[in-house]
Amino acid sequence: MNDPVYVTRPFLPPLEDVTKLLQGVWESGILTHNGPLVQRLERELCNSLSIRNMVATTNGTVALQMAIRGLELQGEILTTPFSWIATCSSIIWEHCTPKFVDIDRATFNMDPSLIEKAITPKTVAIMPVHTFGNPCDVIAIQEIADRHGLKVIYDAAHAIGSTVDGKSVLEFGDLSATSFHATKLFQTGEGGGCITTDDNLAEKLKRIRFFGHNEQKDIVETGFNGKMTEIHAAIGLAIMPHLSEILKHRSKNSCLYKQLLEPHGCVRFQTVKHGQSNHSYFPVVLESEAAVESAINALANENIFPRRYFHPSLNKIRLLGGESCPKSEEIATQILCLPHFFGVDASLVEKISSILVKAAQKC
Ligand code: T4K
Repeated sequence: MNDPVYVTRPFLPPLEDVTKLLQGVWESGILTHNGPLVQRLERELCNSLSIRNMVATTNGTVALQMAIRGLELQGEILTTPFSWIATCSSIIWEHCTPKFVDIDRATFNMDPSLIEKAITPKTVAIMPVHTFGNPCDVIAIQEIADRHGLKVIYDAAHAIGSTVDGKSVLEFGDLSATSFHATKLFQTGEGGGCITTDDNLAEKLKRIRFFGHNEQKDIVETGFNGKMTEIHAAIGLAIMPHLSEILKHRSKNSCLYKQLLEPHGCVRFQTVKHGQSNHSYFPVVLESEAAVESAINALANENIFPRRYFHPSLNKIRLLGGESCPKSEEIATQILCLPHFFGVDASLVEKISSILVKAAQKC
């Protein structure tokens, strides 16, 4: 049997590049508390992505919570049901109420035409996701937010490297929160970050991240512990020189998957309408849940393991309950994310595509 192929694998830089960085950590004994490697990672990400401020965090979930806390939000936050649970649970942890707005069937992102109907006197913010790295309609969302005096936080967990008119998608809205989890295109093991063009807000987020301390160690905010460690930053710094290569590889493999699958007409793809995707995932929508199950079984027989990101639609989770979101529910039952990471070469894309087509055609 071949080695298992998972939906993703972390890009691992040469180990000696990480140990070189760790050498300095061992010499200084500084492991955390906004150390030099965390600061360097923040600077290098700002330069590489042309963004103004990056506040590195423990993980993407904490980055979302810090975003809500940094903007001092209390009330209802409109969000998407087609996401990872963290989008919603971060809202609840910050004592706000998530309200779901259904998605666009083509982009899998929050449908801007449904936002205004969902606004109530309690609504304080909109929190869409750039799903799988596909930029939301940031212009339409900002217009609605401005009309109603709402804040915009983007869950940009998948969106490192995605752009709108040549500008990083992370720079839109009041804040973006991203993830550097091991399963992400750019990773630090665990990690994440808040991105904002507002320098004062970035300073406030740094205080929130550090128990609410200011530089003199006075407590000036209700903060918590959202700090990234030097060890996690070292992994990220060693990956930085490979970021453009990783993005190019993802884009090339996405084109190949599409080229091989499209002529058979058995799957539908995510439509990118409002910018350039980083192709961080490769999602396909099959004709039915039975076709998804059949594809999963056929691939598993070859030791290949795609994933049903995101299933179920969050509004169907008993703990969250609520609004009916038919488009999200439909996509959630028919979606499959195919293996898509740096180690996947053209012959593997061909193999996966051919198994998928055969399985889908049988349904
Ligand atoms: N917002 C959105 C839209 C998100 O998608 C996420 C996280 C967040 C917010 C929150 O960000 P974080 O707080 O996580 O930074 C993963 C990740 O845990 C999660 O980060 C991610 N989204 C979500 C979509 O997927 P699983 O359930 O896929 O993990 P697992 O363990 O099944 O891994 C999938 C495959 O990856 C494995 O089959 C093998 C491979 N893998 C995984 C790990 C952890 C490795 O090769 N090495 C590893 O260390 O959750």
